[in-house]
Amino acid sequence: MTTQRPFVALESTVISHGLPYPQNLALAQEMEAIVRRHGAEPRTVAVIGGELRAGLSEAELHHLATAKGVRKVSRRDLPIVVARRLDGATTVATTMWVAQRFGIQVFATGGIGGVHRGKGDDISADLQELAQTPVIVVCAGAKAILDLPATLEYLETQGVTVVGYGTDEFPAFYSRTSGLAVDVRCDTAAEVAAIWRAKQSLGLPGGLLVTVPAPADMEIPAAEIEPAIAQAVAEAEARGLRSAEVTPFLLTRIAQLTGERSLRTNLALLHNNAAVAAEIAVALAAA
Ligand code: PSU
Ligand code: MN
Repeated sequence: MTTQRPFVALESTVISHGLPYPQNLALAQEMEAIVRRHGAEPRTVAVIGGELRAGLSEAELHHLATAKGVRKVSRRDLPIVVARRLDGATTVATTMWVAQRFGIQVFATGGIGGVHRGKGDDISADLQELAQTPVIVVCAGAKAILDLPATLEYLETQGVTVVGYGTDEFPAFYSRTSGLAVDVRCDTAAEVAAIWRAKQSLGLPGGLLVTVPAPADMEIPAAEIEPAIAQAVAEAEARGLRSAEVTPFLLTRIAQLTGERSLRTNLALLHNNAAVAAEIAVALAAA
């Protein structure tokens, strides 16, 4: 189960549904380059022609970044895209699941899905996956499009340990703080590796959530981003959006409403998370 080579999985929904072209393609290439510069091997995950893949060619990355209508594949969509030999962009949940099949223990992304604001009946499959699938997910917390306290409560119920990397607070993606405590603070990759090994040795199922605040000079304070979030959430409700459409709509609307600044923050935290994930993968491989 433990691999000795330091691999880092990367997701593809952020490429095809999370960011605009051409920044999405540049981001996908840059995350791979950052992982390599930090001594690990990147493996971008997607479904290509119905085949589960960890590791994509330049042409395949380009395809995911530009093609219209690449399906967003969460866990429930996997059998459909495989049976019909479709292309699919993997969410955090599906990327974890594929990574684990390929023996990859560490995965870098931007933000995870969670419990949506409102009635609380839209809960991302990402949370359930963290409860079941043994992968370390490195992210900048979750966007405040979600109900962050409810998201953390769900993770607690499911037995998912939440690490703050260099922080005591759960980061809220654009903002470094949320007022919500993490379960433990780690300041080094070795500390994260130690918690992971302890979890494995105890035979506890599921993943580990490592949350890394956005770089300080790129942060957007919560008060500045909140009006855009509130507007986007209200528009999604007014349109009666459901299920898998909700998150891509909110991400696109917030990017439109907040412009270049939020895009720069988004890219900076993704780069940072790739570096931290690579360091954790290297620490695990060294053990
Ligand atoms: N949050 C972001 N950026 C993203 C996503 C979430 O800030 O790109 C994507 C991830 O792929 C995540 C998915 O796994 O959205 C969650 O979608 P849903 O809420 O439908 O489960
Ligand atoms: Mn959902």
